[in-house]
Amino acid sequence: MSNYHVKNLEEYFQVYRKSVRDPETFWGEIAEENFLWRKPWDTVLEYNFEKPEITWYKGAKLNITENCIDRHLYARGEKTAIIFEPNDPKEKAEHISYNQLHDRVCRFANVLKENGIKKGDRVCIYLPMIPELAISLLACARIGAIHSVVFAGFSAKAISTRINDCDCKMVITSDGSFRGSKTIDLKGIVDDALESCDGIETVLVVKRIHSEITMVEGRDRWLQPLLDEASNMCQPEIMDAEDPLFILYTSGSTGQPKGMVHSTAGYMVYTAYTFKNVFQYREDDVYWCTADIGWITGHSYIVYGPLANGATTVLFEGVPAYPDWGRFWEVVEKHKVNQFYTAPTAIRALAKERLDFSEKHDLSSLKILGTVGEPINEEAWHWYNDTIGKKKCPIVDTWWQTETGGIMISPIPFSTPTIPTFATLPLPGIQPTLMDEVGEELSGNMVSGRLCIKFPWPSMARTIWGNHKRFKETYFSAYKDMYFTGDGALRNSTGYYRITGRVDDVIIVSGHNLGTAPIEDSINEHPAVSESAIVGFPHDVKGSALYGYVILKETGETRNHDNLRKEINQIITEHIGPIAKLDKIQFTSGLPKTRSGKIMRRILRKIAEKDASNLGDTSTLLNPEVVQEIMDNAL
Ligand code: 7RM
Repeated sequence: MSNYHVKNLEEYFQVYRKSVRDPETFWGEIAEENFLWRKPWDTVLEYNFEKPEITWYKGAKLNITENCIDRHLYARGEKTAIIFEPNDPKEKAEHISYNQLHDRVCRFANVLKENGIKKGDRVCIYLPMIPELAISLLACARIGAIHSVVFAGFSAKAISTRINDCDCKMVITSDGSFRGSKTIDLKGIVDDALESCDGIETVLVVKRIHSEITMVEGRDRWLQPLLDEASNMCQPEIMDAEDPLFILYTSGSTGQPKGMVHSTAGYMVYTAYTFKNVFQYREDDVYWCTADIGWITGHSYIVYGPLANGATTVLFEGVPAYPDWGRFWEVVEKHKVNQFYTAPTAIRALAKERLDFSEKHDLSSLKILGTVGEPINEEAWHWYNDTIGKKKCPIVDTWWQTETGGIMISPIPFSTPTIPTFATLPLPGIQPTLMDEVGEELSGNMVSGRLCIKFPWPSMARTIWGNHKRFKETYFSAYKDMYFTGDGALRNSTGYYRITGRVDDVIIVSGHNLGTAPIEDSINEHPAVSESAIVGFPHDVKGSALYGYVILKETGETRNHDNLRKEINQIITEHIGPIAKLDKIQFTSGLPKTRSGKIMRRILRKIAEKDASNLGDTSTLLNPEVVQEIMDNAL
């Protein structure tokens, strides 16, 4: 039995028990047997959740790119590392072998050095989903620079805030990006951002869309000529285990975005380990995660986790609806994708479309389907399972966060029996627990509470850049000696976890704790409903009452809306009970969403509370225009 690759349920339980009984031996063995170290560690783990201070593999030395690239060259040099699938299906896909990846990362790393970037410097990366994005992360890691990727859908304001927060010296961007039938002027956005960033010395520009842009003399440089001149050999910088690998910003419920800092060794070990197990990756598989590398999912499960395993990972530039809603399935067929990983918001959008978009493609290569980012509702789960997986592909509902670095709770496919909407069991090494509001641990099964993690795992964030106090307050102060996730969850009779949503999404109606997700699930079962979101609003008898925002499948739904309201409440009564009935139901054409597909409930809550005067920051919304519509029609 190997700790590294769990192949059946019995092994899972055995490995899990070992990981809890003796975490240091467990993570020590995994690290020793599966990675390349320049110097071994003195201790596997030292930690103190009070401070908090977490140290994995203290004293060890390594370079993560040696593990993701160099060590594969002997056995897999000609194997495809990255398949680049462009936005336009008529443009040829590019297969980048491990040898070529090595060459390109080394050249890029040398360009960074020649442009004054040293170990520990911060580099902001604002690029579309093109090979240079993955390569620039690796080039930074090659020389020990800390990358800070900003999703290339964020505004100039969001970029400058992030650049200034961690004092980046350089920006890597492109002239523009392709997005479906549109192009976006990325360089223009960067130029705007840099008006308020004094620390930026150099901007490296990738030519992607061949648009007319202005190059600022002495600051901006085209990347390609520099790469052509650079050497393709670059000795990796030998890093300490705990040296920061990257910063990635995540928005909190209040205030500035938090620059989560991830370390080198622990992050590498954990993302590699979880990639191998959650996707049961085998040597010749083709794996595709549709996330953007601008999010943690892309960092961990497009770049680092897959490459550390010598996998073939698809990097897709496009969007699900271009040229039509069949694009995902066309790409699956074309590259014979074996593992497919996406988000519930994409699944729901795809499920609304005609069946022939998926039916006309051969999806028989698929073995495993993954989901991440928010609770998946039952209807979407079944559509994914039946229509895409043909009931033959286990669905891995993976719960984790930017802060956790890697997947925490997830089935191990072909081992853990799945139940729709349950992320199921903790991965080896992860010790989740549920807490009540007064700080008591909820023992036993059939309980619901706040999800905490009792023990460190290798890829947990180490701090918030420049604000360790906030790190402590946000994650280690709610409950003593625990990492608090901010999520609510329930544990069923078999110990499976179901994530019910952020705890601020729990609404207490007449003293009953109601999670929004199960109510939304039942509403979505109504044949006329495509999506819904529930929030609470003050009620003088119940404390809080429920307000539902509902999107109908057909905008021209002709039935009387009051009848629809009754039917929706009838379904809720059947599924959950009359206590969960909605007092108000507003029909709407859309819901305010973040660019990663999460509903911004804060806005819906304010509108329901008739307190829409100050909606806070809506600049990160994908569809700010729906906010006005919702306000105009508020009940
Ligand atoms: C990976 C990612 C984190 C938040 C997290 C949850 C929610 C993520 C699931 C989920 C239910 C899931 N990082 N979340 N995965 N909720 N089931 N499988 O999304 O930092 O952007 O978001 O996302 O609320 O706390 S994130």
